[in-house]
Amino acid sequence: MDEQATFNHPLQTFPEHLIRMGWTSHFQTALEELPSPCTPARVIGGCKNSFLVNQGTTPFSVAPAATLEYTPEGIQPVVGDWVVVKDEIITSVLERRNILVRGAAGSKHKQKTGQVKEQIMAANIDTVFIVCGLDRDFNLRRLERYLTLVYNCGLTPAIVLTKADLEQHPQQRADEVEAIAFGVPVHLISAHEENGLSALDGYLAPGQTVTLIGSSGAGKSTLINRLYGADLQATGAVSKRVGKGRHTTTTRDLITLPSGGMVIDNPGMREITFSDDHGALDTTFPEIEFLTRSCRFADCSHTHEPGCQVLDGVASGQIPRERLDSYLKMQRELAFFANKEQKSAPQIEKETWKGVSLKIKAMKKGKKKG
Ligand SMILES: Nc1nc2c(ncn2[C@@H]2O[C@H](COP(=O)(O)OP(=O)(O)O)[C@@H](O)[C@H]2O)c(=O)[nH]1
Ligand SMILES: [Mg+2]
Ligand SMILES: [Zn+2]
Repeated sequence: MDEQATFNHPLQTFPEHLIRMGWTSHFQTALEELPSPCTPARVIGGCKNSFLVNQGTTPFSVAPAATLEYTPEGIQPVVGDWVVVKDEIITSVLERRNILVRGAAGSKHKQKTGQVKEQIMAANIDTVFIVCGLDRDFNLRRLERYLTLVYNCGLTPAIVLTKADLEQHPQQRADEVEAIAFGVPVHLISAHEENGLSALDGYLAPGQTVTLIGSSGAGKSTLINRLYGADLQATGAVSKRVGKGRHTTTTRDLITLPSGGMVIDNPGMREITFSDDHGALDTTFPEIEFLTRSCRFADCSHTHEPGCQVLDGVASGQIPRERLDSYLKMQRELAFFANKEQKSAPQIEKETWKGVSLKIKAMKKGKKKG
């Protein structure tokens, strides 16, 4: 059967091999917007001038066209992207469902100079595993930052506490995390002892894409290797002296697991910055946000004001002091970006895609008339 005919028939279900790779009606719509029928492929590896793509059979290498058509200016393919490939050249990137960015703060200027682009870690993600080792990596404040980053991108987090074998009271740790992670699933696992891994199955059904973030040495690559059933990703021994892993992950390949789910590893993130388009701070700190509504002053900074419900909450032991500090610190960062009138990279992305879509529509209309 002619496959291309399938893509252009909206009533037909999508080809099985595409669904397995994460194809959804979102991409179908994007594909159908293009003026001529095309075959989509998913980017599963590579960067800059050479990418590995999958069309459902054997992955093959492609180069991006010097100028991508129907793709916003400055956008380059990243792992997880759906692209159009013609004669071993990527000609277009299909509109992304979402992106995970290292620093969600960007600006129009930055995007023009290509800086935001480099911060994009992966595209078209269903779940982000925030991986934290139950060794010296364990840090509630850092988890709050990762959560805020994920919410900032409009993505769905799940927290994976790994190296449970190294902790005497792992459940206690999990409880501590649950107390700061309001409703985010927390999974306790040991990659070494292969404990708790089945709890992750739900995220890794065929067609689902998961990406892993966390500090270097947290145990991300080891987890991927366990899930895959063989050593694919290089792992680094944690240096006992500094308690930090060496940077070992050099590729960010999209790996298809035996379960049919797909995972993208990431190197550790040293730096996280954000702005706040998705109300990320409210989502990370809902109990503080709730109290702020009852502060006596509408512009209460929750640092010294009389009638501050948040400070009362700290005084009564309802809110841990460190948690409020963490909230205030991130709020200061957000305010900094707000003052600079910077938009977040995901927000900029969304806007540029809208522009392209309108252009294509206008073009088609022009064609019909002419
Ligand atoms: N004891 C124990 N060590 C682990 C576990 N998972 C990873 N490690 C170790 O932690 C170190 C860093 O792991 P790695 O997967 O490279 O971390 P990444 O930087 O997040 O990819 C390696 O020495 C692993 O062997 C675990 O479940 N238990
Ligand atoms: Mg790694
Ligand atoms: Zn207050």
